Amino acid sequence: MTETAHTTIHRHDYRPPDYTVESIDLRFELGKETTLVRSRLALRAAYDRSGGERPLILDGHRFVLRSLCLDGAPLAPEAFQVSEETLVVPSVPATFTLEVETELRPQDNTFLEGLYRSNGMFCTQCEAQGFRSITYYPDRPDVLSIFTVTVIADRERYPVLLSNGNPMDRGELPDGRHFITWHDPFRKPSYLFALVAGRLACIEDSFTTCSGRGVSLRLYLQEANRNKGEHALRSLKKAMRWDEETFGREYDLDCYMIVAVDDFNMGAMENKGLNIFNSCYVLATPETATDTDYQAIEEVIGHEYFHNWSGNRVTCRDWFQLSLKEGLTIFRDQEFSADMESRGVKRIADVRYLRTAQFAEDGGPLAHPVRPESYMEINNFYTATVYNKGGELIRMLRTLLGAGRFRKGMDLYFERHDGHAVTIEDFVQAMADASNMDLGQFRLWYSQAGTPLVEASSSFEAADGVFTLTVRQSCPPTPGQPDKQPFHIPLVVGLLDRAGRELPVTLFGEPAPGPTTRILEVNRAEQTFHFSGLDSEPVPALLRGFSAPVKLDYPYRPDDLVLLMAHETDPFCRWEAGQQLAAQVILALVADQQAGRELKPDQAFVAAYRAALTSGEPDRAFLAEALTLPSEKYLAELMPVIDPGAIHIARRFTIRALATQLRNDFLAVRETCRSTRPYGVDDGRSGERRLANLCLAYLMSLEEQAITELCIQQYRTSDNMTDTMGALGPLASCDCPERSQVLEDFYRHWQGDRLVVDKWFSLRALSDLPGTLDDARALIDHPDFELANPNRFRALVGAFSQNQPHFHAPDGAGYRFLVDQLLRLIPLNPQVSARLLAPLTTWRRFEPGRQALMQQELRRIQALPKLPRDVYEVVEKSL
Ligand code: B3K
Ligand code: ZN
Repeated sequence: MTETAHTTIHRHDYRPPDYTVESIDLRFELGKETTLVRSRLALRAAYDRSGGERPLILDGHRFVLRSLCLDGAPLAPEAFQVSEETLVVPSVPATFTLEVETELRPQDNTFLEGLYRSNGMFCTQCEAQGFRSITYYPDRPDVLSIFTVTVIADRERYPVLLSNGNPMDRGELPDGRHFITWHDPFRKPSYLFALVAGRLACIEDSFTTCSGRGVSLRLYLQEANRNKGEHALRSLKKAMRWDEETFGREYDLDCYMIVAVDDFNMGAMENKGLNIFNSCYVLATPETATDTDYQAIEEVIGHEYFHNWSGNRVTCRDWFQLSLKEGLTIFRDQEFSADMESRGVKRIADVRYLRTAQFAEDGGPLAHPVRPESYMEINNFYTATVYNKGGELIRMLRTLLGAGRFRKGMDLYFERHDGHAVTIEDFVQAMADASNMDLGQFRLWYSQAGTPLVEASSSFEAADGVFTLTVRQSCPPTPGQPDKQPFHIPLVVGLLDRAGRELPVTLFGEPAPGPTTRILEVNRAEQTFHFSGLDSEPVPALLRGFSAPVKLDYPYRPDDLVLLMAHETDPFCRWEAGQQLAAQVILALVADQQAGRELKPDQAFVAAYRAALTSGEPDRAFLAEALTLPSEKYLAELMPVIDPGAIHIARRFTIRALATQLRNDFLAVRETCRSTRPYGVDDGRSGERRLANLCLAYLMSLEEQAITELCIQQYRTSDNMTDTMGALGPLASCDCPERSQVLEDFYRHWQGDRLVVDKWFSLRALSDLPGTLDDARALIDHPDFELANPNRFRALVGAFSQNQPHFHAPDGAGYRFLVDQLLRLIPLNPQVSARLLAPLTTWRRFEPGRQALMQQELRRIQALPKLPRDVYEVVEKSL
């Protein structure tokens, strides 16, 4: 089969492996030009051979096969067949050893999958199917084996040699080389294998587990970054303690290693005992990283650590089960961050992401269930649906079961399946068994794609004090799924009176007043709930905590929303009320533009925002969230036909209207949030900084010289990246003479720091100013632009594709720019290219003009000869 003959893999075709690997011994000789890999597999037939012999089929590609021996004897050329992607040995004994020697060129591996080089070091990325580019192997997650790995390299250039588990042996070799042998006592699939070699600094710490075992923690990074790893290590220790306290999960090896690399396709990788991280999720100092960066590091460090149980100890049977580990681990990292920060603010951030990224996916041509039915390239399924919607499903289970029974279910799941490769069904079954609940209908969440729409309406019978809530659910068709069955939806609700007081939620017929918050189990297409004991018509607070990943439609009046904004107890609902109000106002301005009407500020809306701004809300981060208008992308989600230009103008108009009328309030609140004390990472002031910078951003929309000076002053005096970016963000969109000086100054100062230079590229690519596309084009030729470095490519081209007005320029120039750059990236890195295509795949959501331009660009890619599978799948499915 050639790389262009793309086949579809179906979940229903799953068959257990014919051969399992009892153990694997790997020996890597890392050379300057070529790397030699010797693999010795102890294999065993896992099927009943009385029914006939089955061939041994191993996965492998992109290397040179040097030799092949079975039970010590070289295999004759006619005894095996090599194809583009496999090695087939038609006849093998029931148990045997296979020795394979392969030759690789990691320095030429720009795919960043398998073994590759980054910044003078060797490293690996094997999930999902990278191991097969190292050697022939049954490269599937249900083949678990014991790995022993010897790494040999030049001692001078590669003093640090790492693999999974514990070091067993080390020594010197002729020609200035040395070796270290690692042994991992835990059986694992090949996707969790890792190797690192380089000249790296190491910062160390230790952790004592709940049962008193000492674990050595080691973080490896470039010598120049030695001072930037402290936060990551601190986060790791927090995560280890949290998983013990929250889920009773203890770490299991003697050491835990994290390595930071500059060239990485994704965020990080949970390889057993040896996590490999994109350096952007490790390195931080107050001068180089923002508060948001610090939080993201804590979250990703936690995420990879939590995988040790949800992913590594219990792994996936096949890749259709990816959400088994990713959804669960996302849920775990979200809960970890919620416990470390402000729970409400964390929930809001997670919902924001879900509603932009995942809802768009669900509404587009690549929509797929949390457990997909088929794929061409599994790397295309590391999606917001599998991860974040998958996380929401776990959260709904906890809501439905209650915290206690949910924890029992988790314990049962780990107890039953430790050391095995299992399915999502096994997980749900453990939850059902631990709770005695019927989760039959709940399982549909895993198999049906699309975002359910929940339409609620209400009526009030004043005479008997009964409030009736009618709930209808539906789900739009998605590719391959024209009709959907009703979902099992936990709808968490509360009731407020007109003074904003919380009322008991009493179901009709209940003898005593109910609790103030209640889980309604919605499981039919239409349902009615009656609440009694009410003196007057209440305002319902619906979907508290965003209790289900649905679109909720309830005909709130603006004054209901204002009431909820001021009084609702649930932070998500309180925030959501403001978002809905803002969305109503902004979308009305979009309609005004389309109808050629003059735009006017909405005074009731300004008043509601003034009330929030001056409310003295103690959670400053929450207030910042509440005052942030819905993003252009989210507003687009709410429109039947997206008009990106009109959305941008309407949103800018609203920002400016608020700034004009609340100018002094913004200035005053900013003042109360500023501090003369030096920055501290854990100084508890990140909420203040966020609010102060939001106020500044509003004020900068006024284009007033005095404000611009304030902003430049903040840039010049800032002792931390949060405030520096807080000033630079608005300046990058400000048409003032100082803009270019300040950006130039920033670049010169940080030229040597890759992660900060990434920020600089993004600032320019995200600017509102008219010349942004030309600027982005010019930056492609900047000496610091690196096509093959995913972070840099994303910082410029990826960021530009998120710049709604410029990317969606009516003449298609933004689309053309993206595709011009992707045409260069595709041969180097198909995986990253396929991901960055996403903004073009939603073309159906736009008016005919843009539709045609977007399709035209997709066709330019489609026309490429030998399209890699990753890109092929995205283009074919979206056209
Ligand atoms: N499991 C990895 C992702 C691997 C991506 C492969 N294309 C990171 C994570 O989710 O923790
Ligand atoms: Zn993960």
